[in-house]
Amino acid sequence: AQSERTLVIVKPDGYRRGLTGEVLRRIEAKGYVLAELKVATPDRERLAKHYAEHEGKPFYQPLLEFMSSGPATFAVVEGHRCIEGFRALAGATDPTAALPGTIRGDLGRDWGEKVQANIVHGSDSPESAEREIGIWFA
Ligand code: YYY
Ligand code: MG
Repeated sequence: AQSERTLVIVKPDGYRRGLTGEVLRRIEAKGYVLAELKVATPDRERLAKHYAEHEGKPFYQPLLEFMSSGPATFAVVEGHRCIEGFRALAGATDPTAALPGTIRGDLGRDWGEKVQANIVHGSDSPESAEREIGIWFA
């Protein structure tokens, strides 16, 4: 079977807290492969494309503000069913509700901000993955 790719971002909160290595460690321990890796501060233009599906939602502006607040780590991760597999590793969007054992459940919490600072992004479908990889690794 052909291998799948997903875009993972260690968001600025994860980067600031020094959790990049821990997140990458969990990805590798699961058996996935790091195909590409870089650190960069996300710009608003590409963030708007990346989060186009959320435009108009109450958390959209705070999300762009938060995501552009500092460096993040971008990774193209490879492996059969890695899209589903990484989202399982990441856990639920709300870090308070995310189950222990997941990245968000083990390492995240609610900080009382408008936006959920939940450490990681993972693409949600093969179409999203290719679209997002195209935005950040053009
Ligand atoms: O795919 P995932 O990151 O788990 O959640 P999305 O529903 O795609 O939302 C993207 C991003 O937006 C989420 O990671 C945090 C933020 N967010 C939020 O702050 N508050 C919400 N109610 C929903 C999403
Ligand atoms: Mg999403």
